[in-house]
Amino acid sequence: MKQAPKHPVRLERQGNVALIVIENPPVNALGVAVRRGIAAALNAAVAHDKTDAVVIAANGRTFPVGADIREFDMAPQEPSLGQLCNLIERAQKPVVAAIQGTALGGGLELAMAAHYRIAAKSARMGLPEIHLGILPGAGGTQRLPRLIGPELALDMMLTGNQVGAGIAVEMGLIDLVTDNDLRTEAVAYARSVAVTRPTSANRTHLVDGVGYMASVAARREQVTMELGVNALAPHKIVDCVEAALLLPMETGLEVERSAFEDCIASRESEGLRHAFFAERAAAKFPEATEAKPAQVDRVAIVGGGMMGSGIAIAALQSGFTVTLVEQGESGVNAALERIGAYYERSVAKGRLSEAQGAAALTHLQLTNKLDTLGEADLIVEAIAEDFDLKAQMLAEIGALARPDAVIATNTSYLDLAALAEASGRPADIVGLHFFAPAQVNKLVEVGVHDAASAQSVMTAQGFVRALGKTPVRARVHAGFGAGYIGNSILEAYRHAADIMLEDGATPAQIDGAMRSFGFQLGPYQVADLSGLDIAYARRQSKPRDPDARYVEIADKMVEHGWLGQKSKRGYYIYAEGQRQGVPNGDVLKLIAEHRAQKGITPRKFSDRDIRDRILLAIVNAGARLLGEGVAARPSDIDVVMMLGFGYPRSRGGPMMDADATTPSIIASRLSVLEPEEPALWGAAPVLTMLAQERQKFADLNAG
Ligand code: 3H9
Repeated sequence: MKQAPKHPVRLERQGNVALIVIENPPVNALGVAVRRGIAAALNAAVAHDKTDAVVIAANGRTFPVGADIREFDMAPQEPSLGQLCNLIERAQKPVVAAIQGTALGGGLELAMAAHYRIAAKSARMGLPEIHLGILPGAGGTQRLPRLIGPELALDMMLTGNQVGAGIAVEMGLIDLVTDNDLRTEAVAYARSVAVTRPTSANRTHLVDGVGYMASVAARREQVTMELGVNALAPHKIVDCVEAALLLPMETGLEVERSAFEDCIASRESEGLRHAFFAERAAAKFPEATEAKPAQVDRVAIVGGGMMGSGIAIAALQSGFTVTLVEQGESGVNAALERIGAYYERSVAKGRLSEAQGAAALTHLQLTNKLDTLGEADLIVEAIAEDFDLKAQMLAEIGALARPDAVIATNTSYLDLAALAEASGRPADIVGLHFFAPAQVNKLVEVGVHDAASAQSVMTAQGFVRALGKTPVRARVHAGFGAGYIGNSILEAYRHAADIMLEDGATPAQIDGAMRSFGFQLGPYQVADLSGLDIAYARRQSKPRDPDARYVEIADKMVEHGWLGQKSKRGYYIYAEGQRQGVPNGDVLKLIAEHRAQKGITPRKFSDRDIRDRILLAIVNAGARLLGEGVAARPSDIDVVMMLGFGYPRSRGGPMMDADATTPSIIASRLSVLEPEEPALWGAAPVLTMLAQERQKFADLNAG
């Protein structure tokens, strides 16, 4: 953990204005040293008889982005952020907050406690606490409705969305926007309010509370409809705004304090905070000690199918110049149509203006000429998932690419080391495994094989970050072709589900159980969505594990031509234009016949059994990947499962869930199931070790 600077707050003077400057890189989080520094500086500034007004400003790229989230699990230390905000609000001399970058969470609360706010034109403001399962707990739920009215305040706090300075001034959230030097303007503004405006009268205007009760009630109902009755933080936010409307400030702050404490203690917030840090930890690669990401401006993508086009769009959205290479004129035209259609949809939905859509396309070159690859800094191969085709293509790319270019393959389960070897320049090859739809999904697994250079790995990592995505490193050894972290775990998940299907459960029951756990879709809905033929081809291309039970149901479905949504028939039947299906009776018949052929007497599984078995399979597969060194940290597995497979974020991922159950209980549950299917349920050595040592997966996260 980084140590905060010893003196993260300085007090300066500019004539009759005292300037409190916060400097706590990288994001000026309001940890205890900063809070103490601000409180001391403010007391000194106000006590000084030459001070007529005070400015609170921050050095670096941003105004404080909030409380220091790492402190939430520690014993509270005074002054709390709430106490500090009260101190600022009650100061006897006018206090002006000077906002640049992003004033978020507690940072914005601090600014709201000041008597005036001035912001740089590019500044943005928001209260994103809801994404951490908490609420603004330093007076934000009480001050924001008083400043901008309860409806806009609820919008900001329930979505966590940011507003730009231009809108913030219209809303009444800030007093002034400036295009000039922020510090100079803030001091001048402080001087002007010191002379012309009283310190306390204008700080908040009270709203007509009772008049808003109907709209608060409607919002409460909306939260219940959209998120359910158990979504703690959203409901508590509505409660706090109601308190702001009905109660005096002091009492409202007490309501907020108690609501904040309930939220911070919730499992949901624990999961969301874990997710926040897990994503940032995943992006830290050991190669960073040896190399820095090289500059990437020009990206080439070979293969313009769904995946290649999605990667191209993601790169265009992040400002890269993109060359997309396809085969022949028809391939080029199909890719152009796909990408063009995406931009048309985005414009139609108002996500982009027509000008923005057109501008993005000017940075795209579509061609069928591979020799254009010589211009690219980074090349992503995204052709069909076939070893021979990919090996041949990578050899061609290897011959054409600049010597300093990095070459990535988007393979999801082929042997990366062997593909790297085939390219003729293995040190330059890495895996970049995007998840569909690549223009949306935030996860990219970076496949690292033994011969990859630190430089290629870091350049690939930097590229993924520049796309605004989360890179997760997957270390793969020669011969490892099981699909990095995500698809390896998916295989175990599917295997556990298929065994239950064969033994007595239905697809709809298994899907329903997993949805009620918090997944958006169950495994058979996902199978229908991605196409049963894809998984079939993968199964056919791999040798079967002679020790594992093989469930033939999906193979039989493919032989009937039931491929999922693409053929309108899979585990579910889909009406024209519908993504929601109804259970396919023919599949239920096929399963019954299949069981009879294998002599299986169906048995009952409760929803609880289904969830428990699937979670055990996921955790055990994760533990295996840790043992094999494929995943570096348990929290990396959490990130892959949350971002790539929709594991509920509020649970913090499967390895965090396993810690909540405790590894020793997981290991003993596995030992009960082991005789049924040793290949699946035999406990991974890492899990056994943790159980014996009474440790948790979190103990393996450091580093
Ligand atoms: C709050 O304020 C509660 C109050 O209402 C009530 C209190 C009583 N704390 O994301 P990045 C670290 S809740 C500690 O990679 P970017 C981050 O871990 C808070 N650390 O950069 C990383 O560290 P490392 C409400 C924090 O440019 C480094 O800073 N605020 C915090 O892509 C760089 O971060 C939020 O929820 C923090 N608050 O994005 C805002 N924030 O280098 C949370 C960041 O060791 N933060 N770090 O890995 C963000 O959304 C993004 O970090 C931000 C910058 C947009 C600011």
